[in-house]
Amino acid sequence: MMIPVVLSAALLLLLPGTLTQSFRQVPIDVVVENSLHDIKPLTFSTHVAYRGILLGALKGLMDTNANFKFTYSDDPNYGPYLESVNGVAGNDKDHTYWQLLVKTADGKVIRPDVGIGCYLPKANEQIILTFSKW
Ligand code: B12
Repeated sequence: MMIPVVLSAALLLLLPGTLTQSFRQVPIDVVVENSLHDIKPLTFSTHVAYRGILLGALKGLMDTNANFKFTYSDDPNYGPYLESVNGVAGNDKDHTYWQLLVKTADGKVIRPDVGIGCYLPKANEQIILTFSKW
């Protein structure tokens, strides 16, 4: 008889923590850099919804910071493709594009194998948008 009571009490104690985590905003940095021209990188501190997509964080940043803007197109197979950042656009003629890199919390730089519509940033990651050549 006591066991279900104890279990329910434990569940009630755990539940608020679980809910807080699900609604949490996760801090990230967005770094805009240009590997082709000598331009100082810009760093923006922002946040993403817990397990939310990078695209949502970029839209939120653009809505709240006049120094960050971006455009994207919709690829039928792979979703959102990052076309331009702060007025600089990649193009096929020059073989330029905005590469998506991520510096993880432990300092490793990775090149995600998905785009801005699928990548789920984790707490304290640095999202690096770098203008590059392919
Ligand atoms: C060539 C290529 C590129 C070239 C495209 C250059 C060009 N204009 O031709 C470049 C270097 C620009 C590129 C970039 C990226 N790519 Co790419 N790319 C490919 C590759 C090897 C071939 C695509 C192709 O030519 N198909 C043939 C043509 C006829 O079909 P298409 O539909 O017209 O192809 C277009 C799309 O594929 C699009 N495209 C290419 N990559 C990506 C990535 C995303 C997220 C989107 C929305 C569109 C897109 O560009 C092609 C030309 O217009 C594929 C893998 C494969 N074998 O299919 C990966 C692939 C499509 N790319 C991928 C990724 C992850 C990226 C990047 C996000 C990598 C990064 N971390 O920076 C970036 C995109 C960043 C951004 N700005 O949004 C993934 C997508 C997986 C996914 N589910 O999201 C794939 C499947 C490779 C993989 N990892 O398995 N890519």
